[in-house]
Amino acid sequence: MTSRTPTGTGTTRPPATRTPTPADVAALLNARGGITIERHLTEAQRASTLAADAREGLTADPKELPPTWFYDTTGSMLFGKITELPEYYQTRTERAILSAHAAELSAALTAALPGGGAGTLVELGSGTSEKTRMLLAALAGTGRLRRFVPFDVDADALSRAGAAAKAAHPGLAVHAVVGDFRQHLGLLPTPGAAPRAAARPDGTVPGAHPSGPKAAGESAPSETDAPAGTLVAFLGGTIGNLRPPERHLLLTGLRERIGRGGALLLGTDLVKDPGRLVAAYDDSAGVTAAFNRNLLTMLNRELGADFDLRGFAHVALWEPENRWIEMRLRSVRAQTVRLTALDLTVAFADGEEMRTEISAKFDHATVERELTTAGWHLTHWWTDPDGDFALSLAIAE
Ligand code: SAH
Ligand code: AVI
Repeated sequence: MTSRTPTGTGTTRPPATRTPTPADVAALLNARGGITIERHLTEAQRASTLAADAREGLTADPKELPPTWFYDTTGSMLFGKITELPEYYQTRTERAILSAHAAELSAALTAALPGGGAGTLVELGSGTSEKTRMLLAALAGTGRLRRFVPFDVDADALSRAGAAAKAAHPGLAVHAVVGDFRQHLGLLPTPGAAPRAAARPDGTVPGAHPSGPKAAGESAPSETDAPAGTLVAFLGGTIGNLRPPERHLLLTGLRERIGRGGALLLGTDLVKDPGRLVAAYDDSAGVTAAFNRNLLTMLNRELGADFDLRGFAHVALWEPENRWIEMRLRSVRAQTVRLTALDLTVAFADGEEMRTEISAKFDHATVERELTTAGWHLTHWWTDPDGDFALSLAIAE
């Protein structure tokens, strides 16, 4: 392992792509099985953002690629396998916390949110929304939940997660959004606005309340219903994949979008023994190594690159000053890589490392400080008995 110290600076926020106009969004509004899917990240925008990120990251020193690009079909499948690994405690621990405190969470939202609970659940980086099913069930039990808005860069994962949510809660309006949470938060549905009904089979979207059959525990909205509040869930510790300035931007942007009285449920992985942390990112079955190298396969496919996967080793290390795990790909020999779509040739020195992910770990004080400086008030902090992972509930002040 080389001893090069990461700079911790030089964030790789993608350059702004053209913001889709409402007409673009309307034109791209699809309907699949009663779920609306709104694309703020078209294939063309995705391709141009990837090209810009790859050019910027591969010509930087040190080289770096943003972790958002891990999640193509194979990457999302490998992430699913990671969540089942014995070393990767995060997913099952967060699920256990959610299960233990779902009723308390739901009661806290009923007490704190306008209209007596969460009418809309927005989920950022939703992936499979597997843990979210528990949340949906708890919120549906309040009779206030009308709309689920899963938000992810992976359109396929959204289709599947949206369909599962709709199957479990037929009366719920499922409004999936394909977007990048670093760029498109301002395009989330406005809180308090009447949820749109699920699309009809012909693809049109009625402007009225949901009209589908009601699942147990869900009630039809009436004229006297006050608009219920919005809960944003950001689970899995994904906020730790952003650097502090990016986290601040995201938390502030969400706070502005959600408005006073909205709520945030935030999952964060906690600082612990570095040996356990490194093992979680360098598992014995090699799944995380495959997840890391899949980034190169994606570049080969999407940018006509010729990365030799055998020429790059998976590296996971703990950075104590930053309190984050870094994943890198280390070139095992001096080599050049050609990316035809970028007309770019990149030289790697023997042992040179390219950073592919940071995964920050937190404690109570850090989470509270970051929330407070972004305008959120931390009201609940739930952890597992071993203090490995935390779920925080915060209210927009
Ligand atoms: N929330 C799930 C999935 C976590 S994996 C869980 O807790 O298990 C991270 C998810 O965030 C993936 O589904 C990935 O596609 C999504 N993601 C990563 N970067 C993103 C970005 N910039 N904008 C939107 N989604 C993103
Ligand atoms: C999605 N995110 C919170 C994961 C993490 O733990 O940082 C991604 C991951 N990378 C390697 N393993 C899992």
